[in-house]
Amino acid sequence: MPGANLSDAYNRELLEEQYALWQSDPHSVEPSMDAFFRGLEFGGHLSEGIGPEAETGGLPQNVRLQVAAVRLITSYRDLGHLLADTDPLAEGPAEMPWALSMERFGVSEADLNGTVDTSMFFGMQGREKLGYVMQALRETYCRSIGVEYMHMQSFEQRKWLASRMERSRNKPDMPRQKKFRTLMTLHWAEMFEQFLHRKYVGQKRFSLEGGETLLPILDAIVEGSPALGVKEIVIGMAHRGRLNVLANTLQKPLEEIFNEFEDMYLPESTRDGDGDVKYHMGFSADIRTTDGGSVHLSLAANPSHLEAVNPVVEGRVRAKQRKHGDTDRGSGVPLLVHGDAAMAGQGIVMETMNLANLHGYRTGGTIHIVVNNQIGFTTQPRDARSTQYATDVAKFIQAPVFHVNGEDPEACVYVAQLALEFRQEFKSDVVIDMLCYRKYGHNEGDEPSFTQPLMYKKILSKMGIARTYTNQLVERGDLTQQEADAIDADFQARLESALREVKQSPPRKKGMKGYAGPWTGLSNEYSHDPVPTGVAGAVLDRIAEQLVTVPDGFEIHPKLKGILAARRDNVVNRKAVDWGTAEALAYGSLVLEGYPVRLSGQDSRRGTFSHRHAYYYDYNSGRSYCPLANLDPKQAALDVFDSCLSENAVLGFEYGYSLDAPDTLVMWEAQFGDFVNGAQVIIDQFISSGESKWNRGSGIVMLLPHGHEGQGPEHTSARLERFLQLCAEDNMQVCNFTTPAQCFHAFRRQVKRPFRKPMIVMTPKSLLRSSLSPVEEFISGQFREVIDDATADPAAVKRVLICSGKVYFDLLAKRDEAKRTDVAIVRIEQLYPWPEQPLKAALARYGQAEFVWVQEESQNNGAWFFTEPRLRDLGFTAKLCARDASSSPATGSHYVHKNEQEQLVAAAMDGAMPYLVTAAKRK
Ligand SMILES: Cc1ncc(C[n+]2csc(CCOP(=O)(O)OP(=O)(O)O)c2C)c(N)n1
Ligand SMILES: [Mg+2]
Repeated sequence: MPGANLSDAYNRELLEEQYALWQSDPHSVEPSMDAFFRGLEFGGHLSEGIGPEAETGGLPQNVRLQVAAVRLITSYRDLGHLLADTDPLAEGPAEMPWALSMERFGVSEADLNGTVDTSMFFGMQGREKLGYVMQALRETYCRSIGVEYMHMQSFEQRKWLASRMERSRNKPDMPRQKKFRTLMTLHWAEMFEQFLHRKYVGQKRFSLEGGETLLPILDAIVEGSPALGVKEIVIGMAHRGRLNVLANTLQKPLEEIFNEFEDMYLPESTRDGDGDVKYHMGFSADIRTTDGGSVHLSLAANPSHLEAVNPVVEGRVRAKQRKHGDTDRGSGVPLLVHGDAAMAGQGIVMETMNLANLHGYRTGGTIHIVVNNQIGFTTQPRDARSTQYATDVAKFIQAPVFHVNGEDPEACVYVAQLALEFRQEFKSDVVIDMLCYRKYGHNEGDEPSFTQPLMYKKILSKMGIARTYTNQLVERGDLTQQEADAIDADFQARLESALREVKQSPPRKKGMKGYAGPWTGLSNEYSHDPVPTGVAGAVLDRIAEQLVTVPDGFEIHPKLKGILAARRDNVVNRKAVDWGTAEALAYGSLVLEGYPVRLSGQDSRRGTFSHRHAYYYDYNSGRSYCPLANLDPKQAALDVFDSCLSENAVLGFEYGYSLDAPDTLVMWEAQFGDFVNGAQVIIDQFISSGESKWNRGSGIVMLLPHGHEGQGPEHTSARLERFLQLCAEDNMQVCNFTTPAQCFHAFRRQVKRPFRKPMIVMTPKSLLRSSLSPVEEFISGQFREVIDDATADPAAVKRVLICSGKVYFDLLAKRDEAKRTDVAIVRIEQLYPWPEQPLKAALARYGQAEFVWVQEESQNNGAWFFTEPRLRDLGFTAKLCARDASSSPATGSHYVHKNEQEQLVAAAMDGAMPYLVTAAKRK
């Protein structure tokens, strides 16, 4: 564009302003601008597909070339990746897409010597030949790095990237020292795999070979970290290459790794847990960098379930950021390593990415690395995804994506540095898609050519990245063969000596070390001993007053005002309070005592059932206010977040948070308990078994609204039976409280004991309002695992109804109505760990009475399967009173529900067992 500085013109605002002027009156802008816009409009038509047949005649030659240059630059920025040489298995250079062909831009070979203004391309100035511009574009966008960034809406971010990539043509000069380091890392990566291959023949290790360049990428990120303020990186990664990353990136002692291959695990006590396979174990270490800095690296333990660890890593980083007061999120970085098939296939990838910009969940950007070996087990990309790239999901959060050839280690290292810089600059996600191959089958015992004969013929002919790069460096004169050999000799000696050590000395204990750092002083030993959790009346009053105190000028919704006033009055006048008040008293007292509280879930601020009101919203302005976050300047943090509509990622996130914040009461709430199965992997693979597998405790609390209230099959059951089935070895607590005071004490006890165990709570719905507890119970009480019947006379009791949760109130009402004195009702408030002592003591009071387990859940659901053998073991054989077995948790008809519920309690009173046939089925 003659006469104008196109670096400025790159500034969209200016260009748009001029364009708007020109559209209203072509004479209102400079003549050169007029020509430019005329050209652009013409070009715009071309890009909309009118195509090469559109004549360029009518435009002056200089304008025609300038238009072509502008469009070429834009198009290469956008689509250059289609031509890039990123695939080490490619048959030849990529075919020129029409979208980048010269004819599309209305130019031919003959035009390449014509000159154009180049200031739109970073790093160029003045006029250059069109051919030179095209060469620069090819170098920048079509060598070993193909970049997608034009989908990003942030002009600033696009400009930042273009500026860095175009100035360096995406290939900066690398100092020799860095080349040497890259080479050394590659050699170590390869030798480590080959050593294991020889010494532990046939053992699964999920070799990284073919994708060794992951290690220089990780190394570049770690090396670049101190200068950019990064102190800590939490890594989530799956099986492939994990041992290599442990050995070489996290510098886990080789002896420990070999020891795991020897596999002579002997748990020293039942508290040691069952352990996990070696390629799932976590580890952490402080790594020194060459500039004298230090970075703390943690590799999160994870299950086989691919990508499930992603939200857990995010939650861990968030907790660390909170602990370190890292409000700009610059010092702690999450790094996720993906497989190409898993990245495209697993929904949790998208769910976790969706957390990236949410106030309660953001972590300042995740660095994603895909080890894209172009295969998933035996499945090829064409069957693994509907998208062009394995990474396409990342575009919805506006992340730039670098596709890079794993056989060009220098390009990979460069991209790693750029990605880290981008993350630190913009605190947002960035993706490196490292294209490579998998040398062996899915694991070392697999024959890959059964299914991919051609691919594997090609792979067999590969020399290996370490050797290829060595040869390149030797050829370029950057390195001598002797220097390369010395790397190998040195590392080989280390490997041999570590193996000798393991073979000679007795095997050390396997398993992850736990209960260190913030967990110091805590244990995994459960105890039924009660802890004092009552709170002085004056403190309760203070919290109650806070519920009705708002900043000047803040107007609470008139209806809510009345509710809050009643809450306050009930507390200060020592009357009875509801569940919402009990929660407020629990949270308020904990934060005053220095225990942070974090609760998240769908609509948790208000509460699905409008019972919580953790935040108030000004009736006139909509401004929000959290009273309990403003109790005292010295209080601990209280955070309640409305989550996005995900169970899997959000529960995973909160679980991760709980791993790094044992002092915090971390809670996740389901909208209805029924939706919890959307997070089943997090429950099965982390919450219930993480302690046994990885020696990692968690105090997470899950609040799951549960109970038959006639709201249909998907608003009834949190699947209590499934949680109970997961219970063993004191791994978690499963509770079903009937009173607000029980909730208050249980929440408080969760952070006040010397151990942490997840707590699964079946929370109420209608009982949120109808079940009340006297304030006295908050002052002097404590949590009761079992609540015996205080009103029944044991001598008169002929039948003892044992139950848990809401059905208690239905039974109570029926007994009162029928004025029955021969029936006692005993509540189990904590089903697991099984409250053997208090339950036995309670039931023993009733001598020869008949015992009946009553549950409103169907016979094939609920706690019956769990309680029956345990009651028998205590010496009490119980009959069952429940709904008939059913494949769906509840009827869809409110009418049928009511009939069923009436029959249920009637049967419990008069002993019409063994279990109930529903009203509908009887007819
Ligand atoms: C959720 C889940 N489904 C299935 C599997 C079984 N599985 C293990 S590895 C694998 C293929 C993974 O392919 P990719 O993500 O490309 O990683 P690669 O092994 O190629 O590194 C599959 C299907 C699993 N581990 N997790
Ligand atoms: Mg793969």
